[in-house]
Order: sequence, then structure tokens, then C-alpha cells
Amino acid sequence: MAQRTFSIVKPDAVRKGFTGAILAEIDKAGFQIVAIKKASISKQQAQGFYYVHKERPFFDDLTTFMSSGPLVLMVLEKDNAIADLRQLMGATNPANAEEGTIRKKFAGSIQENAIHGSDAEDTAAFEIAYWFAGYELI
Ligand code: 3AN
Repeated sequence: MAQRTFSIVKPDAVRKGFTGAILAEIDKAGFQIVAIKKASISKQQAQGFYYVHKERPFFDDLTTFMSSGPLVLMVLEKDNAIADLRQLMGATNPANAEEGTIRKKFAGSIQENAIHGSDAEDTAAFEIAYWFAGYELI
């Protein structure tokens, strides 16, 4: 059944000019783009988004990085979207990412790793509602 997930082309990938190439990978993998917007977010907005990581040692660096420049926020839809996007992204650390994955091709480091994708149904619902209003998701 069609499922929605939330994704971000992170500031490192936007800065390096990889947005179009990453969107092409997402398109080729069969995802529909339900909603998309380019934005620059504040550190406070990044902290709210990543609050589950607030106790992790990398939280401050991560939220500084995510608010360091424009990014692209997306809601994507396909059958099995959450798991399929995670597979297309590859491992968090690009050094461990499989050949052909977005992180293998475009990520620079474990922090600046090109793309975000929700990891479960409850986080997808939270993340979609955090960045998009209902009227943007028709
Ligand atoms: P994923 O993005 O693969 O779901 P998470 O949820 O464990 O990975 O981590 C969220 C984000 O935090 C990652 N995308 C990455 O940018 C950053 N991150 C995760 N682990 C580390 C780490 N050990 N050092 C620095 N940044 C990290």
C-alpha cells in the first residue's frame, strides 16, 4: 500500500550542487513527490526536528550543520516508502554505504551525509507534520 515518508536533501549536498542528481535518483526509484520546498532553517528549528538526538554528543554540531545553509524538504510516496528510501540512502556513515546508494555517491562524512529519510511510521508522521501544513500535502 502507498506509504509516505519524509526526506531532506541536506545542506552539504545542496551546497555541492547535488540536489538535481539526488532528486533524479529518488524519481528513478519510483517515488512520487507529494510536496517539496527549499528552505533555510534556524538552529532552533533543527533542534526541534532532531530532539530525539538531544542527548547525543553530536547534537550541537548536527543542528549547527543543518542550519548552515539551504536544504530541500520533501514528502515522498510509494509502496513501502520508508524502508525503500532508507535502502536507497545507504548507511549513515558513507564509508559503510553500499555501492549505488545516494550516500555512497554524494555524502562526505557521517554528519554531512547528503540525505535524511524517516526511519519508522511514527517518525515519518512527526517529521511530515513538523515541516508541512496539511494543505501542502494534497
Ligand atoms: P540516519 O540519518 O541514517 O537515520 P541517525 O538518525 O542515527 O542516522 O542520525 C541522524 C543524523 O545525525 C545523521 N544523518 C547524521 O547527520 C548525524 N549523525 C549520526 N551519527 C553521527 C555521529 N556519530 N557523528 C556525527 N553525526 C552523526
